[in-house]
Amino acid sequence: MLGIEWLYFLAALAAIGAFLFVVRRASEKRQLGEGPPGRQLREAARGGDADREEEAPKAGAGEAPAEKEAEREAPEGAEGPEESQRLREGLARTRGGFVAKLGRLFSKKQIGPEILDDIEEVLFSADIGPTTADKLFTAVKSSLSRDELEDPDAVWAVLKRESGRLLSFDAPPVDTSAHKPFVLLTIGVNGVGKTTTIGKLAAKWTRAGNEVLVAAGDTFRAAAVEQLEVWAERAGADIVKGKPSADPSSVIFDAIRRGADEGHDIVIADTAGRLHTRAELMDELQKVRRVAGKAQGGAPHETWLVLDATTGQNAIQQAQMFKEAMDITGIVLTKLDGTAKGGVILGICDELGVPVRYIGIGETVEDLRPFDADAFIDALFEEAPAQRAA
Ligand SMILES: Nc1nc2c(ncn2[C@@H]2O[C@H](COP(=O)(O)OP(=O)(O)OP(=O)(O)O)[C@@H](O)[C@H]2O)c(=O)[nH]1
Ligand SMILES: [Mg+2]
Repeated sequence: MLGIEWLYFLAALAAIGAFLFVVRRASEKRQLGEGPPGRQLREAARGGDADREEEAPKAGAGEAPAEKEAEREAPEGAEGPEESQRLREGLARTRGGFVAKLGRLFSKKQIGPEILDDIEEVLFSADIGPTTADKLFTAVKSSLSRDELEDPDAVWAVLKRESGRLLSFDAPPVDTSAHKPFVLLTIGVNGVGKTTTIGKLAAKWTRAGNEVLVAAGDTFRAAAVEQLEVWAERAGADIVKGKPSADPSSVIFDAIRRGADEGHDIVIADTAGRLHTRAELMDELQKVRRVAGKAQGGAPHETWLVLDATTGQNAIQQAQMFKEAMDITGIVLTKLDGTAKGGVILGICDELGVPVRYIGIGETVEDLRPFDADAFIDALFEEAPAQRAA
């Protein structure tokens, strides 16, 4: 009798154990998502919603992104598997643009010499600008034989190599310790992400042990100063503000002087967004540059043009006009996560001859990534046609 009760007891224990095991496995599966983790990326790369554009979410005074950033911060320049995965995810939409269209050309069963016409059409309708499209097309045409043109991997390799060449510069890395304070001026049209980029940079640079001061040089837009203030506070940076409608040059002059007096390592100056077609606003920027030089010889040491990737080829035009007015030393290309038009980076580098310093692939601080041409090209041309077919 006692033996049978024990048997019932053990059987009940086994049943409870089996039940708990099944529940746990189901919950793990839910957390991991359905199917292999790389699948969605590959589907995006094939261009599932390649042409759909989404407006980047507005973050008000930067509160939500700054909160998220605290949770997801990664060390500057870390390039572990997680970081390159983040880059691949950030570029999913861009990969869904002209690269996915090119990939689809090679998914046909029969590839003949007419593939050249198809490649030409995709390149010229891409957001890389006609000059750059022509360079890529000429490289494919001139470096491959008729037979090789029918080999998708050979064409892919040429496109990848030439794109990499367009993005590679001999420019030395930015050395913020070369001056004290090192002065960075940020410029660009309205809403491209200047203030957010400054907030992200201030956070990165303070974490790296620098004393950072930001200059609220956007005295034009209501709430611009408050927005920068929120970022500065969270980054642990100091801020110099002027009165509303004050001359931006005077605010930036004061900031550089204070930076020098108080021993700051880095001063980052914000400016109001402006249309590249407005001559008087370009004159204002030139004045900012001259006045900065009076506050400290050689300042600004870097002038970065912030461009919004979602504007596609318009970003190339903006860049050309800003470059005529200002000595631009670097580009920050933002919002690559929200567009299929990120290929514009090829056109910008090709036509401007100015290196991209950082890219924005989201709103959190680690989504501002130091630009690495090789990693970018690997993430963009992630899958060779042979892998796609597999
Ligand atoms: N998705 C995404 N959004 C971004 C990125 N960079 C900036 N943003 C968002 O773009 C919007 C505009 O950013 P701001 O920093 O205010 O742009 P700004 O150039 O300073 O704008 P003005 O001062 O009005 O000229 C905000 O909602 C930012 O959160 C990025 O890389 N990805
Ligand atoms: Mg701003």
